[in-house]
Amino acid sequence: KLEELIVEFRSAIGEVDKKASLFDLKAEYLGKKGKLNLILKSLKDAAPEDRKELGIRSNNYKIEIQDSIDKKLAQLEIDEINEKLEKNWQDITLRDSVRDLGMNSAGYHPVTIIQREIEDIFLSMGFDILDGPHIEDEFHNFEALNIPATHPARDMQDTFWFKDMEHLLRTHTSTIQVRGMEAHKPPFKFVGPGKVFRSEALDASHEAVFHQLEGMMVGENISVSNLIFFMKTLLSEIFKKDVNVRLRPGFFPFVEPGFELDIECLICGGKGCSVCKQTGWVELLPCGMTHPNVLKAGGVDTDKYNGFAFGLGLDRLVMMRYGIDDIRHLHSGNLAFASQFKAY
Ligand code: FA5
Repeated sequence: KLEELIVEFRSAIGEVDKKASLFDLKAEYLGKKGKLNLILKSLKDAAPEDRKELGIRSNNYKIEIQDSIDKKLAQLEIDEINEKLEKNWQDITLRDSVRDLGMNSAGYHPVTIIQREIEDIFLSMGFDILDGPHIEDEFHNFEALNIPATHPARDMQDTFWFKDMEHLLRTHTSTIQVRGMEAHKPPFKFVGPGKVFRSEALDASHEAVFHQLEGMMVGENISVSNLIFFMKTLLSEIFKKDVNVRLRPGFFPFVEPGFELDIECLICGGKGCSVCKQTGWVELLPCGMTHPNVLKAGGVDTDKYNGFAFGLGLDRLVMMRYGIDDIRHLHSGNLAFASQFKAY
């Protein structure tokens, strides 16, 4: 009987191609009322001299059955994964715009669209495009930018610190200035777009994760007029119409002199709304002449070179360009919202 049982089991397990039938088979052979147990129960009727040997054999069969079931289960799970991989296969090298998102026309996120437009504008003026890490150290986010630990300016940007208190999520793309100076010999000019992170109270114009685009130019005899020229070119290319801007003094430890370039709010036409906090103006583009301490920290010879830098608020620029009245739409993940923007 034992021999028959194991032959029958071996052929049955060969037929199994689903987890559910495997579990049924396990119950049929190894369950409390299963075939093997029935045989074990009947051992007591066997001749005493055979009992020991029968006991050993049935135990070996039990181990074989359990083993085969485990192996089969592992195999079925691998098959399942392979089947899923086969079914859900995607060519990730395809451009996003042709991937089927189940929408009428797939497109880029408006921040990406504007970011690429700006990159093209600066590329055409001979700038490089640089990148930097989201997780930074104190040196690149603060110290090299002339903001020592005791400086009150550290409180201007509410920082997400890591537990080690040495690393942080970068609070601004000015970190890219430092990394750019470390990697390049002057003269150079580059822009560096990217995500930045601040522990902020959220409202129509403030997000905790948002985007900036840093710019820096270092060379001989760079002046405020160079800075203003590039800012004007940027804005006229992006808006393709005259927009009202105002330049006022601004304080940032890494520039001297520093300016705040505000744009007249295009949501309310300067009348006052929740985006501009009823002021009619939106802070968009702080900038200034790079502080010598920053150039020195970046290894630039300040006897020979100077420079300017700016830090554009990309999300706010996108809001002004498209008339978006709340920054939170941008990061809502709402496809109906995102699909309104034309592909780049
Ligand atoms: C800075 O981050 C400086 N690093 C900019 C800079 C660079 C100045 C180079 C001088 C030279 P500020 O904290 O003001 O500055 O942020 C820059 C821009 O980012 C703001 O003008 C605004 O457009 C945008 N911004 C700031 N906070 C938020 C926020 N919480 N949500 C969305 N946009 C924001």
